[in-house]
Amino acid sequence: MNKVNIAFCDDLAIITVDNPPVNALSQSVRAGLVDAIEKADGRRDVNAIVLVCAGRTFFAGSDIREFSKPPQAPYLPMVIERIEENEKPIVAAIHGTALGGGFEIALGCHYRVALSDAQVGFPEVTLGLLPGATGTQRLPRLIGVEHALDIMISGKPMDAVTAEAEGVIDQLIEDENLLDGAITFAHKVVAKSLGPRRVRDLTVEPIAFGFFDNYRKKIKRKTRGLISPEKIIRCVEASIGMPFDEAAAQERIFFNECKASSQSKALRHIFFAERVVAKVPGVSVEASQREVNRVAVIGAGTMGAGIAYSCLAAGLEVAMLDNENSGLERGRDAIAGFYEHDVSRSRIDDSNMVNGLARLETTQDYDAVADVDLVIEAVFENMAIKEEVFRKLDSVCRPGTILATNTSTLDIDRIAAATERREDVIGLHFFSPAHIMRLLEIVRGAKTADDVIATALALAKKLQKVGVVVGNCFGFVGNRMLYGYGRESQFLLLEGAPAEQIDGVLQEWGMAMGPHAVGDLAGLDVGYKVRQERTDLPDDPRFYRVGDLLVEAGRFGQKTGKGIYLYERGSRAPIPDSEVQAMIVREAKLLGVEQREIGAEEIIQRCIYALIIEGARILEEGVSPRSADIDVIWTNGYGFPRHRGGPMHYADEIGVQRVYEIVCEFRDRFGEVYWEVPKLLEELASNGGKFSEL
Ligand code: 3H9
Repeated sequence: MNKVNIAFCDDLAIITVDNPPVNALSQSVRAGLVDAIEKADGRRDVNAIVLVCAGRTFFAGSDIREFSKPPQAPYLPMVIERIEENEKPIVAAIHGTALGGGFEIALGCHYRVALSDAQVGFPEVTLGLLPGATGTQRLPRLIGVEHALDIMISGKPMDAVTAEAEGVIDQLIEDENLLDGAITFAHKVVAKSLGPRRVRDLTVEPIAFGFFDNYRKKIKRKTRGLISPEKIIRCVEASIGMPFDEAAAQERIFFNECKASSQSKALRHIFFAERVVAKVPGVSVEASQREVNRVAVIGAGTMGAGIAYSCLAAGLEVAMLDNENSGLERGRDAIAGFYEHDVSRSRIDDSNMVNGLARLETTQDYDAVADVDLVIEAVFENMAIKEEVFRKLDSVCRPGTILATNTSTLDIDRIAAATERREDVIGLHFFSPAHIMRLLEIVRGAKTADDVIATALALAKKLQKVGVVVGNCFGFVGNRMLYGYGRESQFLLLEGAPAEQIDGVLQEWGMAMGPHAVGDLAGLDVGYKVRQERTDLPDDPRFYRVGDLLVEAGRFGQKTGKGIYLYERGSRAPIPDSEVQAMIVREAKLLGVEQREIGAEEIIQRCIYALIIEGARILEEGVSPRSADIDVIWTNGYGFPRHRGGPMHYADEIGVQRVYEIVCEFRDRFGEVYWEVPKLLEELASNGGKFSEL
């Protein structure tokens, strides 16, 4: 079947594009569009053209997969130029999402109509790109420089109702079929002889002196380390100072530079990786999923409240259970607080809050959760307590209820063994704060049924999270890898790098926060307690020594006003503490660790390569089936920079051979206990392979 079809209706040509799933503008679509326009233009009986897409959406943009291949004509800017120069008016009929190149096509058309639930936008920045088919020139002409920049720099879509109010959309189609509405609109254009109306002919509204400098300052923190936002600004500057074609040529150059950058490659990798994780080898997502409408959350602490709020926000009914009435009250207050916060930020309105809170029930009685579809246990991280909870759940819950645990470290199979229904037990590891963090590690036990996994993946989507299925091992994937990363950041302290240097270097490299600031935020006592319970840790007095000493001195982090850093009352800003530094120097001497100046490169390599080798082991053991799973976990749950694509993609980018050489060097310098070279790394290095090819 052709991807681009043309039909004639009265004096109109209707061009319909059908390129599932999202009508990406691949080469054949671009070529088909040019042909169809030529054909329509060549017919005397055609007075106007309607451009519409079949399926679930208008064009979702360029075909991102093509960016890794040599470009093929006709290029998108050529197609848009052909559309715009057409003498017979062209009307874009938009439904779903007109994104990136799709929005650029719409802006190249002479008129735009849309369903009122449609969205338009430029998400290119999320792929390390900029709108590269004249979008940076057209949008400022329509909605002004500042708003256009906000849309392109945030990557967030604009809803059609707002777009209509701002003159981007000419008419909303409310009560009729989109195509019928677009046809009626096109007839009116012809009847009134409105002719083609070209965005390029508009002028950009003048802006205040110094506007761009201020704008750069405003976005500096949010766009730290990224290449494309600055290039977007320069394109928009050009839209004021240069003729359209010249500025468009400059946009093209910047677009190609961005496309060739390692940042864009990494961000494109993450885009596809986040979709790959939804497909679990051997588990059909279409496989019968269990219906989830009613959820019980056991434990009304911070985690339980965050989980409950996520479920409520997704429209589910929630029963929150806790042994203590005071706990339930605190949990309910926390949830009300999350709602109020979201209302104050205009993310939701009052009615969402009222409806949401009406769907929340609190109880101390296990019988009240007997009929739910899913239970998520979020009680204290202790095996005996969790086993007890699961025994109770097993005895009260109806057959078929999914029993999930939010443990971050404990053995899922042992928890499942407390029940007579191991196939219904799964790990749902939320990250704190649970209503904000996007990652959900879905831990598969030895007996977990496929439909339970499929249901968990669907739930993640419903909660607007990225669900990644992982195997059962200590710390699963994320926290297991975190151990090596944290260990190196601790050793570096003893060896002479101050916490603020380590954090500064890693933050500059792209981590959302440095490891020591994260430790203080999460609470140093949390990791301490976990280490106390472990029996498999190396017999090495240097191991997490600084962390242990801090906790033993009552310095738990932000919550006690001091951890590795100091915090002023009510402030989260870390202040380096000379007392801690002196303590580290003393301890290093005591342990015979020689202190030295440590450079940024070593800090990055030791921390990040520690992640990579643990990731390699995880792949070797099959705890994660693909390197993409690990990359999605680290970019969504641990602040790993998306523009570096996740630890495994980063290793591929540096070159596995190079990583292998450095890891061997570290093994020789720091010992096999910590730097044993994983077989997989060695194998890939010797045969020129990549983690992404596994
Ligand atoms: C651009 O346009 C550059 C121009 O400015 C300049 C050029 C010169 N290409 O997300 P879903 C696949 S840059 C190729 O699960 P949803 C996706 O991988 C582009 N493939 O659906 C998945 O495949 P699979 C700017 C794409 O309903 C399937 O479609 N545009 C593309 O949850 C379904 O995707 C964007 O950045 C693509 N452009 O969400 C928009 N898009 O089934 C990117 C999707 O094999 N797309 N696929 O896993 C989206 O944001 C979402 O897909 C969308 C639908 C909101 C449209």
